[in-house]
Amino acid sequence: MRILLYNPDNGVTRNFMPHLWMFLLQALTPAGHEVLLIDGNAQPMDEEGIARFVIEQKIGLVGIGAMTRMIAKAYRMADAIRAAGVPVVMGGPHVTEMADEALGRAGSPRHADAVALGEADETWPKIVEDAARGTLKDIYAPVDAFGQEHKPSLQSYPPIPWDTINLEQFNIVPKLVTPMLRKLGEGWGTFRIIPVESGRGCPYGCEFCTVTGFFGDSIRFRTNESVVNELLLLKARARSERGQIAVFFIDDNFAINIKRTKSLLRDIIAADAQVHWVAQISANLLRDEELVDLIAAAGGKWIFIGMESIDAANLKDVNKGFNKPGEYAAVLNRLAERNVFAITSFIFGMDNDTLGVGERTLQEIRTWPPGLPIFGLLTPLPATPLYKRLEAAGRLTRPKHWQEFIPFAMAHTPLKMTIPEAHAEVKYGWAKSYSPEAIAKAVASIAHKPLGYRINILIARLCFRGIYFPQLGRFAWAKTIVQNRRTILGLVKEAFGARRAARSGTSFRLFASITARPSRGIRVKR
Ligand code: B12
Ligand code: SF4
Repeated sequence: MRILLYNPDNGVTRNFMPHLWMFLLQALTPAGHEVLLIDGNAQPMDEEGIARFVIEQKIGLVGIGAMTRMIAKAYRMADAIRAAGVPVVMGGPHVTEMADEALGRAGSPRHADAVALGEADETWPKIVEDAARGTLKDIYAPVDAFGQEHKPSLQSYPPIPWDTINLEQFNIVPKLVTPMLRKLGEGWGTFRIIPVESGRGCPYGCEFCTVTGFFGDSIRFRTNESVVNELLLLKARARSERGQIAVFFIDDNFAINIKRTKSLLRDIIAADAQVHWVAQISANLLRDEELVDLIAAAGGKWIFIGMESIDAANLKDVNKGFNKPGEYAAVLNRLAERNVFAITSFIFGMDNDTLGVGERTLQEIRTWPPGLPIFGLLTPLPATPLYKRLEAAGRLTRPKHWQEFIPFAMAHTPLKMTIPEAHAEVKYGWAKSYSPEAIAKAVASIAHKPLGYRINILIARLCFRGIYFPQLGRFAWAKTIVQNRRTILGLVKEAFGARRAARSGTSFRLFASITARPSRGIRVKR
């Protein structure tokens, strides 16, 4: 049977990274079936296009995965596929919580023939076999022989064949400049960000988060060996293509068990498996100096930190009191000293937020090393404790907000400001952080660091701008480049100057910090 795995586009950004679930389920598919992957962010498709595709390609089963924000599109695509006579199975965090909605049991039309609840690592092979026999059931739940919920152990994680998978749709380098960039340094002909998981689960239970409910509060890890082997495979592929690969460790809290994270990082270093990587780690865990040393030595470049708010009362309200705003600056400085920077995520529209929260937050951010601040709104995702609290209090203004998804729009009334005021605070945060002046300042603030770090900050800021300000087409990109021409030209000039100096004997490598091995100067215990 030919199977198509499809992830709908998010309607905001182009894909900078493939979705891991597709590659994982592909690797777990029983022998004898062929699996095709389409990520809507990389290969945009409409209902008509996908219906035509499944007929032309003789697809026998389509699997669709989606977060809440893409579910309306996922349902539309599923409807078109089913109308073309091909069965659809849906999985992922939204339908796990809203299975009745997907199966048409909630008074609305049916969108899926079957729903996979929760983690599907162990149910997927069964779904495929049932579909091949034409005996798909409505619901596949991860339960043991006694009907008890069973979370897959990650000890026997399947090797994902990154060396042979076609990753063409995920190359971020524009085709036009590929031949030129291939010749640069260690080669930039391709640049891909690849998702890798080293563990699942987070016990912290922040009120707005799906993770503790979905993956559970028991944490499971892959073996160090299997993670290291995956990195080595990716590294070899990048080298053979004269391209670059960076890894996004998608674990919700990569250092949730510090002892184990340190042991993984030591094994990565020992195996020379360093690639540049990003990981999500909560601020409280970054107090550990040795951990931060190891992060830098093992290739860590960007750490995503869910700071959420600079107001301790807000943090307490959402059960995230373990975040201490007073230590944010120290944490970020500790990282920056090792040339690791942070993506700092904030949520506005929390219950203790008042007018001016955007500016108050920016005042703090301006005292920190440059990073990538991002701003969102408190969003009641289905089945989270937040959703239940707001529903019970009658505060949901759009209880089924996913059915008419609007980016950056609240679905409940905040306590101390209006919905439009909260929206304006988010806009203010983005506009002030990603203006050409702010980008120039961020780059200038690390003028003492090698050129590569400044190029890194510049490119990252230009890309992150697109999360809020539409930057999908060539015209939008050209406009952004023109607006930031001074900063761009300044760095280009410096790069050419340095290149000339290198030719005349001074040792220097363009993109040193991006293409070269991660920091070697830090001493770490093995
Ligand atoms: C990586 C990631 C991202 C990436 C993008 C996705 C990508 N390209 O990988 C980035 C960083 C961009 C991102 C952004 C956002 N994310 Co995000 N993200 C994640 C994260 C950390 C990992 C996803 C992952 O790969 N997991 C590992 C895989 C193996 O798990 P999985 O996807 O759940 O798949 C398993 C099952 O669900 C199931 N399954 C999934 N799909 C399918 C399909 C079929 C057919 C079947 C059978 C089974 C199946 O089988 C898989 C194996 O068991 C998750 C949290 C988490 N740990 O999952 C949050 C998460 C998915 N994100 C979330 C959210 C809310 C967001 C944002 C909206 C945040 C924001 N406020 O801006 C944005 C929106 C992004 C956008 N514009 O589209 C929520 C989604 C909740 C929900 N109900 O939708 C999660 C769960 C985190 C949370 N805090 O609650 N995200
Ligand atoms: S620490 Fe992160 S992953 Fe864990 S519950 Fe809180 S928001 Fe979710």
